[in-house]
Amino acid sequence: MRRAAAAVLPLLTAPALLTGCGASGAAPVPDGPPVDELRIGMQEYRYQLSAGTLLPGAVDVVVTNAGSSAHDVVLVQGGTTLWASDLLGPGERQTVEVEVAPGEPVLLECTVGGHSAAGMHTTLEVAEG
Ligand SMILES: [Cu+2]
Repeated sequence: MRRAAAAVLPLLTAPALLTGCGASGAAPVPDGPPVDELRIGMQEYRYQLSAGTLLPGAVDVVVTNAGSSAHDVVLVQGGTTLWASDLLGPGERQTVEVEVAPGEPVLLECTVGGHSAAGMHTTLEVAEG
């Protein structure tokens, strides 16, 4: 299982590096109050988020593929995968309720080859409990 552990590390370090150097290429994350309902739009090659900060606890997530090729999204918090969506084709949608811990960012990434590197990754903040 060494491979799995190695794969998680870049997820944890990349957002910090991006923030430090101005996040060029990353999709803008909306300002605003923490929410318990999040909509994620997927396009080539970025996530469009309805909010940038989540409330801790149960969060309803709706993921819609608004692009023209297949995408997915994996939500990781503190090295733990909260949810991995199905691979969604254009126009497809999936909903889920995830349990979010307070105060720790949630990382989003597309697992389709090359998509994360092309920009399909971002970070959600989570409010303190
Ligand atoms: Cu993708």
